[in-house]
Amino acid sequence: KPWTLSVNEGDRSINLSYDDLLDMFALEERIYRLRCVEAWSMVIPWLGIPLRSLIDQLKPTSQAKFVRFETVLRPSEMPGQRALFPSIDYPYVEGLRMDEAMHPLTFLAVGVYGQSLPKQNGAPIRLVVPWKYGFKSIKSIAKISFVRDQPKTTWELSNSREYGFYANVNPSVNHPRWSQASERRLPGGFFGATRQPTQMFNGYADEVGDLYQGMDLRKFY
Ligand SMILES: Nc1nc2c(c(=O)[nH]1)N[C@H]1C(S)=C(S)[C@@H](COP(=O)(O)O)O[C@H]1N2
Ligand SMILES: [Mo]
Repeated sequence: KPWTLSVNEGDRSINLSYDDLLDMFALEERIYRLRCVEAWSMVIPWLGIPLRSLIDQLKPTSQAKFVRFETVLRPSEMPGQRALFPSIDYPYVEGLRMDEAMHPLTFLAVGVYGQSLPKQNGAPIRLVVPWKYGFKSIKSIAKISFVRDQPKTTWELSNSREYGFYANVNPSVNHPRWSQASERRLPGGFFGATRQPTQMFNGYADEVGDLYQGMDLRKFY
C-alpha cells in the first residue's frame, strides 16, 4: 500500500485503490489448475473476484474488443526490471479478447491459500486465466485498458514464434522446443514430480471450448 489500479478506455480513466476493490466486491475462493507453458502445473486455491464483476461495473463501450493489462514498473524495487540485459521488455503486458475477459472462469486474484498474495505471486492483484498457459496470468497489475485492437503482449514481442496471443493449453500443439503432451505436476514428492497427460484447455474444455469454435488453434496458438 498504497496501490493504484488505473483503468481506462480512450481518454476516460479512473483510479481504484486496493481498498476500493475490496469494498466493491465480496471475495470468493476458486481452486484452479495452473499450467505453465514450460510444462509444470499445480492446483492452487485463489481468493478474488471474477474479472467480469469489475468489467460490469466499469461499463466499457462496444468499441472495446480487447482488455490490455500492464504490470507495475518499479525498477528500484524489482531487480529484473533494472537488469542490464533484460530478457523481456518491462512493464510486462498481457491481453485478452473481451469475451475471454468476460468469461466466468476469468479471475482477478488478491489472495492465495486464504491469505493476501505474496509479492512473488503478484501482490496485490493479479489475473488468473486457468485454461491458458501461465504467462497470460499477469501479476501485480497497475493498469487495465479497454482497447479496440489486439494488444501486443510481452512474450509475443519477445518471441512470437514460441509464444502467441491465445496461449490456450493444448496437448496437441507443441512448443517449438518441447512437447506439450504431458506436464510435471508440482509439488514433487520423494521420487520427483509425477508426469501426467496435459488436458485440452487445461481441463476446462466444457466451459471454454465455445469461445474458439471454428478457430484453427494451430494458427492462433
Ligand atoms: N508481471 C508478471 N506476471 C507474470 C509473469 C512475470 O514474469 N511477470 N510470469 C508469468 C508466468 S510465465 C507464470 S507461469 C505465472 C506464474 O505465477 P506464480 O509466480 O504465481 O507461480 O505468472 C505469470 N505472470
Ligand atoms: Mo510460466
